[in-house]
Amino acid sequence: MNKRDFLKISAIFSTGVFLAPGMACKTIQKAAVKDKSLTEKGTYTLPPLSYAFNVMEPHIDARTMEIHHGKHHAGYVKKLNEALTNSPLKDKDLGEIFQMLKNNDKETAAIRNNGGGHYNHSLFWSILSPQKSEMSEKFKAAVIRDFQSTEALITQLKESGTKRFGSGWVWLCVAPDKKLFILSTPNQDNPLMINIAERTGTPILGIDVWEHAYYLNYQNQRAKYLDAIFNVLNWAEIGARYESAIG
Ligand code: MN3
Repeated sequence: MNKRDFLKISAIFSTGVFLAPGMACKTIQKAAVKDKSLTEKGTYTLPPLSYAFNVMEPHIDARTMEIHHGKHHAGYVKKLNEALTNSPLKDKDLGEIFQMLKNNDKETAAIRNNGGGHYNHSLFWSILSPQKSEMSEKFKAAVIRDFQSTEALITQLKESGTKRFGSGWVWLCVAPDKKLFILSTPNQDNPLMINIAERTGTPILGIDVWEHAYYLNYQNQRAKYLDAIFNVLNWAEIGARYESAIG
């Protein structure tokens, strides 16, 4: 697959919209951001990956990708559908559900865990790519404004991921004032759960630090996985998500 085909498929995956073959990559990147998983409702389905399981090797091995997508993510989708069956939240879309969830609510615990699991992984697959891509000018300027340098951003993301105790996620988010910030959440929580997360914002990058994301290849060495994953981050997609978030 050449780069243009890959970008086209990424765009289709993110937006569900076909783009004309002659469109420049820049246009495709901008179009590749509508977070349609937040407007999903009813019966949820596992989104297909837009790439083969082995394309992130050697950084993420094929077997890990296959199990992570086909067993873990599929499991969250199945259990989310089960948890919603008799729930008063079943007619809400996923974005609305995240805003209604509350800490220590046994009634919605399964929806929180599995709805978070579904959304978080959908975002995660979209921000991975074996193709090197650059940050857009606008996004890079925001990174430098808020972190001094891209290197400092990466160092802080890795630190946050290393420090997360147990299972969870590390996020790069856009705050309501449009500034970027890093947040770590436990389990399958995310920064869209406004009554639960320590700080809320629009996630544009999420790194899964559950052991299932790296154990086959890296065993207990989470820091090695965190070093490796920066080789396969899709900065064009992350930048496009940033530009979408600031409106
Ligand atoms: Mn996972």
